Amino acid sequence: MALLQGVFAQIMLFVGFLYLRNKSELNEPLNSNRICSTPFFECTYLRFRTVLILAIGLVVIGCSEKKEPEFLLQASHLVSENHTWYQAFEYFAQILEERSDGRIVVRNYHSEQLAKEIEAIRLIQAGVIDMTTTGSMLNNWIDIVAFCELPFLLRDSTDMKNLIEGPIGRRMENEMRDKTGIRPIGYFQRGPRHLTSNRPLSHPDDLKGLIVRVPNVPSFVTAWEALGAKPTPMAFSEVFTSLQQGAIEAQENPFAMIKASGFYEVQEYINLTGHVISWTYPVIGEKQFQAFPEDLKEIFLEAAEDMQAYEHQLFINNEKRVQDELKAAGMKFVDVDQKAYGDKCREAIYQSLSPEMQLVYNEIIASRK
Ligand code: CS2
Repeated sequence: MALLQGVFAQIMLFVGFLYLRNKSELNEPLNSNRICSTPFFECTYLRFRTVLILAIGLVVIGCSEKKEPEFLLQASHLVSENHTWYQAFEYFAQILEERSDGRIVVRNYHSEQLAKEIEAIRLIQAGVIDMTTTGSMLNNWIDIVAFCELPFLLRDSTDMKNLIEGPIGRRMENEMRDKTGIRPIGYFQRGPRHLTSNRPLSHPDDLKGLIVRVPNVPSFVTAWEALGAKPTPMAFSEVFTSLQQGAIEAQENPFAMIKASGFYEVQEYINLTGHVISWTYPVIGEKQFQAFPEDLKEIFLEAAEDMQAYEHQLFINNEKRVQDELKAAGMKFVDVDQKAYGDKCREAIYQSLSPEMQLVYNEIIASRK
């Protein structure tokens, strides 16, 4: 609407100027039927018309100028604009702006164009930007979040839901907020992570020396080292080019990520390791959240809840479709010996945890039905 008003205003102004130019340059004779026919009236009439048109234009521009938001939030995303997280944040931005009557505006930036994930966390903490999606990357700050992406721990989405909604999940959220200054405002379920490569890797013995990119998360490095590969931590936005140039040979991510980031163009196989069942958190800086007045806090959290539901629906609709699309794009799906993969690295992962986190690990296993 505002855009239309703006365009209309510009046209009005343009017409006004043209009118003025034409009248003065071509010296067009006035219609004799008009009440003003003397040169004096002609000139006054002309000026009056022009001023009127210009005035209307300015009024419309004035009306169309958007009021400044009270809170302009910058949100950095590692995923591309085709991914459901980004689409969910676009939806969030839209409903939040509507419901807050323009008082909060969210600007989304995809593909790490604003910052890489780890930098985005630091920039949020410094108050330079405001939002992102993150999870186990916060393991560089606090131990407990390792469990939201620990390889070969959770079996399925039921295990995942129990963990998120149980006491350990609550502890994760509290520690994120209180110890890192990053407030989770919901969670997005993810599909299992699988290993992509240019040769089939059905058994961990096939991994010897394989250079595999992992996110900068300690448990990923431990797992892939124990599996015999050479894990290389790298920002997500560098993965495509590094695969293309051969700096790395493999990477691991859920189907949706492989599709949205075009990895099928540079990788031939998806080895169905399913080694991580995980989720991520849409987050805002705690300081930024506390700066909202009470009414906006409520509107913000409600919109966040709706964003989570919206993303979940997108995720469900997407999960099967992207697999078909990846096959259609030429990727070959390889069944792997998942047990051999898990058995080869589980102990190393466990040993890499602090004694306190080993207790949490045991608690998660014991709480399984
Ligand atoms: C992504 C991330 O970088 C990646 O491969 O899949 O979401 C990763 O899982 C996160 O960095 C964890 O916070």
